[in-house]
Amino acid sequence: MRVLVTGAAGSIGRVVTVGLADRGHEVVALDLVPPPEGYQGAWHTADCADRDAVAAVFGAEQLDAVVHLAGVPGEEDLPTEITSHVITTAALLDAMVAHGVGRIVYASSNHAVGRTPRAGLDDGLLTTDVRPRPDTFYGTAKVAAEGLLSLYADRYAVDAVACRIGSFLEEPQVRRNLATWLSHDDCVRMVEASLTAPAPGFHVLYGISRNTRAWWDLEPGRAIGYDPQDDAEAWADRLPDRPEDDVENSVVGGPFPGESFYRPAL
Ligand code: 15L
Repeated sequence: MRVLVTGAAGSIGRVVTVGLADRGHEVVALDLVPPPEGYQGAWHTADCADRDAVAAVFGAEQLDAVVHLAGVPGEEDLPTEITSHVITTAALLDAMVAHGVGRIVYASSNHAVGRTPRAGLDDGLLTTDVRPRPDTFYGTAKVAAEGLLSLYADRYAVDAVACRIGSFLEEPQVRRNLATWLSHDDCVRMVEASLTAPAPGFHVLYGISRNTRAWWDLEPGRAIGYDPQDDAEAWADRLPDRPEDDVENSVVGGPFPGESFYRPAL
């Protein structure tokens, strides 16, 4: 498959571009910044919030699918979040429709439902059929981007897989990550399954490894062929208890719902 990967220079992008190439896909990279020295392969330096720049990339490349990873990874003001997650997704979807590209895999986030309390969850697992419950403007923009994917799936039959990523890290760092960790290898597995699953339509999954202490249901991922192999449990004895663990573990968004993130939207 010839796949456009946005945010190719970012932490997830660097892993996914290499992982997809290793699995035989042809990667076309897109990022705000130029390629790292020595990068082999197609690379476009452009802002995917700029619809003309995005259209130019689609005009220059023959593409089968898009993996949209670009975007600010944390909390900023609302306009920044909307531009970074919703406008970029819109520019890509419009270009996909114009050029007949039928599949997008989107890096959504657990923060789309981050305000959900863990107490009272059936089996302790959050499913994908719950109401959006963002914990920040970041999470709100992820919810809106998911809405846009759903709209384009219904209007134009685009296949759109929204991966609500937990904590993408080389290794778990705090106790919350025992539930939320997504290993690098599992991330590549998740993206490849999302790219190659037959006709998923609009589909939401939780992007975590097969963690023994998971808070999120892995079935929506398994339903489209995502079979995670790693488990954060191997780090359980090595992670120290911290005073903030109880608060961070009471809602699925960890620290993001906390008052230190409160600010005016505009
Ligand atoms: C995310 O979506 C963020 O991009 C990342 O910075 C982490 O906060 C992660 O979620 C997480 O919840 O650990």
